[in-house]
Amino acid sequence: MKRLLSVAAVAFVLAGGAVTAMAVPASAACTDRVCVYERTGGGGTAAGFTTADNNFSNNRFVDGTNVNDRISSMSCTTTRRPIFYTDSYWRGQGQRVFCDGRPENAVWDNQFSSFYYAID
Ligand SMILES: [Ca+2]
Repeated sequence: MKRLLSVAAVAFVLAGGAVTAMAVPASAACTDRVCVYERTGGGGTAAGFTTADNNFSNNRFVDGTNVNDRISSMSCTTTRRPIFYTDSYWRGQGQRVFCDGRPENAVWDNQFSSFYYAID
C-alpha cells in the first residue's frame, strides 16, 4: 500500500498549480504530497507518502534508514490534513499537520509510527 518516492514526478505534475502558489519545499528530496524528515525544520533525510500508512516499520528514508520513531518534522500539500500518531494503526498521541508546504516540527519527536488523513 505504501509508495515511497515511487511516483514523485507524477505527483508533482498532478499537484500542478497548487504547488507553484505555495512556498518552496524545504527539502528537494521529497516531492510527494506528504513528506517526513529525520530532522526538525525539514532537515536531514526525507521520505514521501502518496497514501496513508498504518505502520512505518517497513518505510525507509531516502538514505535507506528506517522511518519509524525517527520523524522530527513533516510537511504536506494536500487538502486533507494528515494526522501523525505515536503508535501504529493510528493509536497513541496524534498531531494534525497544517498543509502549507512548510515543514512543521513533530510535537512527539522521534515517536511517530503511522498517519491517516483528517476528514473535515
Ligand atoms: Ca508502512
